[in-house]
Amino acid sequence: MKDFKETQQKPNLHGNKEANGTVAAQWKTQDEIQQKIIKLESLLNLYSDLHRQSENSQRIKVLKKISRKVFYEQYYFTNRPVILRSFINDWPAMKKWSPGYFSEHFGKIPVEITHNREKDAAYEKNFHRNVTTIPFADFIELITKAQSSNDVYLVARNYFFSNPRFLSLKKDIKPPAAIVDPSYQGTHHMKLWFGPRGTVTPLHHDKHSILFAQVYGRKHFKMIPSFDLPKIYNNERYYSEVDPENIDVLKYPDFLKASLIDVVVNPGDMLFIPVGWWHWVRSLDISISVTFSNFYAEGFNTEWKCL
Ligand SMILES: O=C(O)CCC(=O)C(=O)O
Repeated sequence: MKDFKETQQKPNLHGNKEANGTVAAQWKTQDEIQQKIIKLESLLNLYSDLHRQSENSQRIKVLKKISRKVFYEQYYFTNRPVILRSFINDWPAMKKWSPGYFSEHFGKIPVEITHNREKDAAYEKNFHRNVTTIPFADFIELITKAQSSNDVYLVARNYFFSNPRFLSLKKDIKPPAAIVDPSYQGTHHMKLWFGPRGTVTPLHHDKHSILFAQVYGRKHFKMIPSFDLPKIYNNERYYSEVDPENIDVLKYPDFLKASLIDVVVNPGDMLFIPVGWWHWVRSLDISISVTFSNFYAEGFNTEWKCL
């Protein structure tokens, strides 16, 4: 950081020469901003240090039942993840949904998907470039033929459930009433993720909390607490530069100080992803997941107004 005395003799930030007093005032403001950033980062580092000493820093609590009070008081409002094991086994979707079922009953309907992801390293950033629409059956053929692929993926941003032709599928889903608020009438509160084995969603955070339901196949998550932000190399909107499967330790040494937790979600499991928590996801099988974002909270979800 520039020292105050040194900057008094320097031109201002735009390179214009001004009277020394003006220049000094401007740098002082910069200095104050810098001090604030240092203090905020040190607060986050304090939370990280405290968390690392907890016996829960290396694992995510697994529960089979949860009340509304426990979910909100111990997880949602405290910004902590939780796995709800075999929590959706009673959904009709658990018995019905499979690639074959979708192909047979909805195969002719065009669906929006992402494709060409393997040709574009920045496939998330360039999301809109990599969107296409194909008959559902053709998409399902692509994913069932692929042994392992990250090339095609029907993701949340493809807004599958906004298509009225898939409305009947909503009957197969029973959002847990203790957690998800049915009074929210927005169309974007429930999303589908459907893809082959091998899809990778890069390390990112969301601006609100998510309840993630795994219907078919398994997924591997790498989760990092929100307060580890200073160690994440978050130089592009919601994304980290780091590939947590293949960490370049010379380029990203601080990443090793983050508390990374590995979790596998199985069919029937739910995972609560608190707002701001970093997550990276690889599908271990052909996978179908549903996510919810309508909670019993102000505005139906407490948003991180970050960017
Ligand atoms: O399942 C995936 O591939 C990604 C899920 C995810 O990142 C999310 O729901 O925020």
